[in-house]
Amino acid sequence: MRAQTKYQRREFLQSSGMLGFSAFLAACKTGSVARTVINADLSDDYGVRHNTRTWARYPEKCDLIMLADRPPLLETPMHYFLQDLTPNEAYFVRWHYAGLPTRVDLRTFRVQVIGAVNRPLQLSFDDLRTKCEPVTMVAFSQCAGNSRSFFRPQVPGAQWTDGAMGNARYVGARLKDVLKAAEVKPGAVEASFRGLDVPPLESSPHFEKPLTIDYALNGDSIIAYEMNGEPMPMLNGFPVRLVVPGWFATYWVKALSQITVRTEPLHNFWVDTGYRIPAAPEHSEDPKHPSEQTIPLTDYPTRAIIITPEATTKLKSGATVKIEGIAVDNGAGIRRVEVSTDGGRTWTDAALDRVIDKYSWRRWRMSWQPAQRGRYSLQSRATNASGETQPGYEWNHGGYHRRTIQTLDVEVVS
Ligand SMILES: Nc1nc2c(c(=O)[nH]1)N[C@H]1C(S)=C(S)[C@@H](COP(=O)(O)O)O[C@H]1N2
Ligand SMILES: [Mo]
Repeated sequence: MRAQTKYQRREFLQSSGMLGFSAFLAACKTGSVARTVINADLSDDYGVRHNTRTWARYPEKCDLIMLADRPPLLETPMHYFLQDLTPNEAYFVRWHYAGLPTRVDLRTFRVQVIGAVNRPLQLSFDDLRTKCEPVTMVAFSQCAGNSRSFFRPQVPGAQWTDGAMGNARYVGARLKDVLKAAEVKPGAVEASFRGLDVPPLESSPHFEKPLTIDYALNGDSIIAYEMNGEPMPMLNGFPVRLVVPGWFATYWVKALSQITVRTEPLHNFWVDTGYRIPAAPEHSEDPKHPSEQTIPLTDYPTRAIIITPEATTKLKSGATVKIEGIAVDNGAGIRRVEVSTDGGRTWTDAALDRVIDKYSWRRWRMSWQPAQRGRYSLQSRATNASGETQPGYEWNHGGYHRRTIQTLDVEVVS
């Protein structure tokens, strides 16, 4: 089975190589994306709840965990997070609509800037690369529902474990430079972003997300055309995507094609109903009494995730165990990561790796010698430069914004 999928991957790479930068996906047919599906029993890695995961290989991608196929929801296996940058081919994928772009002609592709501007713009791919000063940044992205499967009680929605995230180096044009070139009119309140993907029905709302005009004009967002030194993979937003560093990936609109400057706030399903969390200070609510006040999700909460060992791994007693992970926040900066190997009774500081970039994750590590056989509860807790740390319990009905201290049960055998 593996041999067969490798062969298909090579075929694909050859054909995409021949067609070069236009990134026509030979394996993609209009309206449906060809992929290979492998079922694998991973009970050792994921425990009872995730004992059967479906693996799939899409164009430009390696084998990823497939949560859904139309539209594709693909999760990155944890071992890819043991390096500073997440490879493009392993980067997670999330689309809301099956009508996602499968080929883009760069000769005709334009990013339009319309609405409350004095100079509406039609920017080609080359305009963005040559007329705007390029900016390079390493930034962490994470789906708002990353780790949703760990909420108790469970919540509906894609049952991601921790792999709906990644860290990549982007090159792009500053959003503020593009908006300034378009001359935003006084009275503008928002800029909203839409991509080439199309809703299934005319009555369904486009996937479109707004930023306040103040944040769009003063924040660090870029319109990225390069990811880890390569063109953006089609499934991650070729040819250009918005990168809103420090904010949840729901704002990182892929295959960006339209920027609308607005004098009235945008209202649609994605703004008014989806991607909202309880307004309460801890953003947590009682499952029996969901809060009436909600606010839109914005930036990332401070959080550490253990990457290795993985849950339910069997470890050898007497051996040194390397505990390694990542920590993220909204860009203020990770200051401390503590690890507990006794279910939160005692905590030890982990060693932080160097800062990669402002909006990047920060990696950390610790060595542990389990004294004897048995089951151990590993936990990790991050604190950022603003003093924000992690709660022991939280819940919200959307299963968003997870920041609970992670608990990972491992077994030490002889
Ligand atoms: N055009 C478009 N952009 C989009 C989406 C989408 O459905 N359409 N989904 C958003 C959500 S919710 C997430 S989590 C990220 C996923 O980005 P990725 O597939 O590159 O990892 O894209 C965001 N940008
Ligand atoms: Mo998402």
